[in-house]
Amino acid sequence: MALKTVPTTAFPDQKPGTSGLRKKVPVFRQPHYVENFVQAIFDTLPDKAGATLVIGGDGRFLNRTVVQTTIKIAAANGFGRLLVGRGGLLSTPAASCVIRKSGALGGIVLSASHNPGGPDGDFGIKFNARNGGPAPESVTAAIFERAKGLAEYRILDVPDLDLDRIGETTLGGTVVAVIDPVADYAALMAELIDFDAIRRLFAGGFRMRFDAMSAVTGPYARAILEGALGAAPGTVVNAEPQEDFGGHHPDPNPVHAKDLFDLLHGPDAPDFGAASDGDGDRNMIVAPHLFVTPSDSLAILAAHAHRAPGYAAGLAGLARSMPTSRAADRVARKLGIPAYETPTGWKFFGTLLDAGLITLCGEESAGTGSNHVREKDGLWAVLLWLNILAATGERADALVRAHWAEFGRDYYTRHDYEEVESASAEALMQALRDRLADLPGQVFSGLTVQSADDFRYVDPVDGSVTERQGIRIAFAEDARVVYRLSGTGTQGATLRVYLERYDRDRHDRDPAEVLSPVVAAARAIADIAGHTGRAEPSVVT
Ligand code: VG1
Ligand code: CO
Repeated sequence: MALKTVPTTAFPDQKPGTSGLRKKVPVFRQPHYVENFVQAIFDTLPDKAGATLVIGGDGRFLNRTVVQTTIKIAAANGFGRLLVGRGGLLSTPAASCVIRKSGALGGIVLSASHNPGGPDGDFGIKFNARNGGPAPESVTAAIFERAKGLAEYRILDVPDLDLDRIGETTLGGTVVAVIDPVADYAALMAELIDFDAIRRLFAGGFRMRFDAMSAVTGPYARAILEGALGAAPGTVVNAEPQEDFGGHHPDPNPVHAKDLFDLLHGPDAPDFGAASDGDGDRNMIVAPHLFVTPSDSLAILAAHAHRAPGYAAGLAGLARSMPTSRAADRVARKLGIPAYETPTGWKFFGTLLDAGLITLCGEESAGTGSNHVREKDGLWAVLLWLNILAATGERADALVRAHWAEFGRDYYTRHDYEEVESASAEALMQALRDRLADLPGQVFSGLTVQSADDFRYVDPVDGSVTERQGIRIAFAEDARVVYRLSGTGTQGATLRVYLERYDRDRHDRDPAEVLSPVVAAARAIADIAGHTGRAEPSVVT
């Protein structure tokens, strides 16, 4: 077996962000770029000899090439067994599931999630640890340090493997097993969710549409919804994963999943609509004539989770990322369980889940999940919704309104200013930080600032501290603004402004109208136009 040690020059920019290393495809196509980063990951793993590694991705452009490269580097680094999704495919939650089930040392997950794919699109490489979750900050920092000093990598000089046939091959001392990417995941869903109840729901004429956005969830959704659960053929649309996601932006929100959104708001709306993103960890839920914000979806799932077999014993606790609305906290209070507030990014939920402190968690960015894996899980959220609808016999929109009637409504929106010049974005954040102490008591658009800080997180399990995770401003009128810079963008900076306002009693107002004073205050406080030159955000979700 031709084991080669290849001299290389380190790249200074291989710093993982919110969710792994994400860059434009041409960056990853530079000679040795992928090899260096993968070797840097392996160099941080002391106990890889003979260990199992899971490899797969969302099927975007470069996915197959990088899977082949990763296999050859992993074999050269002494892993004992590689589990590779057929076709190089594994959704992010399925990768997490397979890592946990197989007792692997970890996994390499290839994805740039909801970002566009194709030769000019984005690509990404993420390392997930033994618990199935994204590597914590201490590990990603070590990978970055290693990458900066890398001088060589090891690789097997062998032909590409056939990724499309299930079965095992041997590469030197390493067994490479091509596995069905859906089987383990589907089996886990059948344990957690009442499939019989959902089967009866569909048999009774319940209609839904699931938009897989030409991304990785298609095969999973088809197998489970149309296969195991008996939804009508054609329920899953855009079900074939494509390297460029059909030229679309595989981001499940009202802007990029507009067809689904419009269908659910039209005259022939089915009973339920859902979509997922490039790598299958996000979900969008649309009830007939009612978009469900991800923050509300988390709260509603938490309130009803006990109706599903996997959560019948109740929830240990809940967690949400800091910019996510406080709707979930209200449910936690009613259930008498703790609620945690974490920085943005799924890696921060890992310690809480591992320690058994929480059962469900979620983010405003269309991510919801539970202790069944260590990633957010789009299809799982959809199945839990279906389980709840089947168990209550309620329409989805009625369920949401009943929730608001009990808990009040957290009106919510997010404004993104994309591809802003990095220096201007940094300057905006710094200017905000400099003013934090002066803001309380000041009035903007009729709203009085009550508190202002830069979110600092102390992990309650391991005590690790993460600073500067977003500026949050609370108003006396039960409204809140959060500002932070994206950690997943690949061009310039993206400023995210999260806006919310709570109303106990009035639930049928137009969110844009309710939030307009909060928007005006947010723009004035940060002087967004002055710093960025933008009068309006590029995306509103
Ligand atoms: C975004 C979201 C964050 C999410 C992350 C990864 O990060 O805001 O909530 O965890 O993407 O999701 P940022 O740093 O750009 O705001 V995914 O579906 O891209 O793995
Ligand atoms: Co994703």
